[in-house]
Amino acid sequence: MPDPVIRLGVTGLSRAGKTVFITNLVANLLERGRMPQLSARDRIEAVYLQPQPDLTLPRFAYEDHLAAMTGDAPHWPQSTRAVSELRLSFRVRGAGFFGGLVGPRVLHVDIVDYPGEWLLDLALLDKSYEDWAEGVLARMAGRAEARDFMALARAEDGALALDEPRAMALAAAFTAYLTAARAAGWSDCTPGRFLLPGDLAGSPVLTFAPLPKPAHRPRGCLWSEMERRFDAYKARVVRPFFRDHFARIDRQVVLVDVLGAIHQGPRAVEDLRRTMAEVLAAFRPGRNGWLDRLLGGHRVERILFAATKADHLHHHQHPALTAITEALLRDARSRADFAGAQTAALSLASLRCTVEEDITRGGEKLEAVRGRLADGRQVALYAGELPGDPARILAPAREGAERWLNADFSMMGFAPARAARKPGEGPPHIRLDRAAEFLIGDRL
Ligand SMILES: Nc1nc2c(ncn2[C@@H]2O[C@H](COP(=O)(O)OP(=O)(O)OP(=O)(O)O)[C@@H](O)[C@H]2O)c(=O)[nH]1
Ligand SMILES: [Mg+2]
Repeated sequence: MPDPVIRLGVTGLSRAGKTVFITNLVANLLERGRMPQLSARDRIEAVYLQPQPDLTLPRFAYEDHLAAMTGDAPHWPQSTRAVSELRLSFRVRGAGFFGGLVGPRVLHVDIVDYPGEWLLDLALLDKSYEDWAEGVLARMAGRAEARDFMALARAEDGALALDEPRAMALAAAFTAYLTAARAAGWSDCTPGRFLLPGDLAGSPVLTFAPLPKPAHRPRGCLWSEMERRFDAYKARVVRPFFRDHFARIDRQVVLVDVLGAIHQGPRAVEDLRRTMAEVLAAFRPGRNGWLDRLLGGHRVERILFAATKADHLHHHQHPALTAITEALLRDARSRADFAGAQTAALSLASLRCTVEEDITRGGEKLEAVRGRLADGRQVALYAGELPGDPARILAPAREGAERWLNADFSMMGFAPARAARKPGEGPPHIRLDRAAEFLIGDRL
């Protein structure tokens, strides 16, 4: 019998912290000195990297990423531009009296990394061109980044015959909007390949844009051609991506930069909430025939919802961050519970860059953190007081408030710390051991 395999899905929008999570999880599983919550720790005889099963995918550049974060001049890895894969294997002694008798078992964990932009496309699986275009046009209407595209789109008549240069101009203007929207902190930037086309750049599947539906749609008109390309994008780009990398995952971790969104303001929080709900809906069993045929009854058994970058906060505030994360992802979580998956939520830092420190500001003692910025300066940060009741964050977000009332939340671009590591220890983290225990601990 082949050795058992767990496919671990790492789900997160761009900059959520996937690459940093995978690298530091693997580093801390290879060297387990900082993993006390991993219950099988004492029974693990060896952990090693293996050739991955899929020979056509690039290997996840684990060593390069780790060297970047833990070298002499520690820095973050680059934003991911393509899919890559890694296989981590465990040799474990069985638990209990009989466990010692049967000899060690082997378990493989397969992990895939990919650009977060592409994840957004899962939200398209359920949508027709008409629905997508309507939603996108309604949301972008109020955004400054959309002005040029909106002017171009308004001057267009979708009922006229397709004119390829005009279609290309629309797609280019829409891509410019998406790029600006992402830079401004909006999450809902579909289609993801417009931002990061890979080898599809310039192809007709990427030459469309949202247009209002004209009353009459003669054969070959612009609108109908855009619809055809949108459908092709779903069938030829999004479905294969989902099929190859997400369909058969056994365990899933959903990484969310909740602090980053709170820092951006209420509208970014609401945008993140809606986008994650749409993306995670793609994993809902029984959703559509295509997916059910593909899954053939396969189910995600465990899902961990994790707020990343928790090292921006003193640990006293971590429960509040976790509560906000749970509330933000409530729909996805109840759906997963209903489908029989076990779920949990926590706040973590894949690579801890700060130490806790009390500071005094205006005569008040604040529980802050201290870390190093990219330019080498040491700074103390008090991120703000997260409310214990998540509704105080989520309600203004839903109501479309422009800014937080009486509150300010800050983030900082901390750089990885230069840390001396003892033998047998991985890089410093917060709760990666709990995350690992929930995700794979029961199978070790
Ligand atoms: N302080 C702190 N910052 C973090 C941590 N994890 C990630 N970050 C920050 O978040 C950024 C993005 O992390 P990545 O792991 O590259 O994000 P990603 O999800 O792989 O993003 P894409 O590759 O663009 O999809 C990093 O460059 C860091 O600035 C953490 O544990 N602590
Ligand atoms: Mg990445």
